[in-house]
Amino acid sequence: MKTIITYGTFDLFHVGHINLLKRLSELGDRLVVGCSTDSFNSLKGKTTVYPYEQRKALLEACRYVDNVFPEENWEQKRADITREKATLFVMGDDWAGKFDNLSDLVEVFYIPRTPDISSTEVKTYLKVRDEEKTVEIKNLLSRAIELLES
Ligand code: C2G
Repeated sequence: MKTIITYGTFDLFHVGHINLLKRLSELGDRLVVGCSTDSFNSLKGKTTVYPYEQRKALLEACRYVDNVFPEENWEQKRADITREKATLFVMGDDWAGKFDNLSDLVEVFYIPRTPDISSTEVKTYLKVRDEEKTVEIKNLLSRAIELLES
């Protein structure tokens, strides 16, 4: 039983996450995911739209994922690898090199991220679109007031 382990926040679950999880699932028999808890994300300086329970539920609903456990700190990876009997530790290459210290315990490697999609980009897109909509509504309102006053 070849187990792959990976970690992440997986906020606003998107195709970049799916591509990664699909590729990881093809590397072995079992894929386990450490999902960052809300408190660990504050430690990482990250705010999320979806709380941990929803991000966990989305991962558990993903056909490529066999088990999801909470990632609560930076130090737990060794214990997780041992508990899950993982033989591969894989992350997207935005983390390249950051976890090489685990290579005495498990094979560590990094795979290319999916370009042009990230939770941050989704949040930015929605913010810009909302701002554009607000301007449009303000313009329509001032136009309506002008017409009423004339
Ligand atoms: N990812 C990807 N392509 C994207 C976006 C993300 O391949 N377009 C990958 C990342 O490289 C990472 C995983 O999806 O391997 C999860 O990404 P995040 O949710 O952003 O994870 P992060 O907040 O970086 O947390 O201890 C490790 C941390 O918990 C990782």
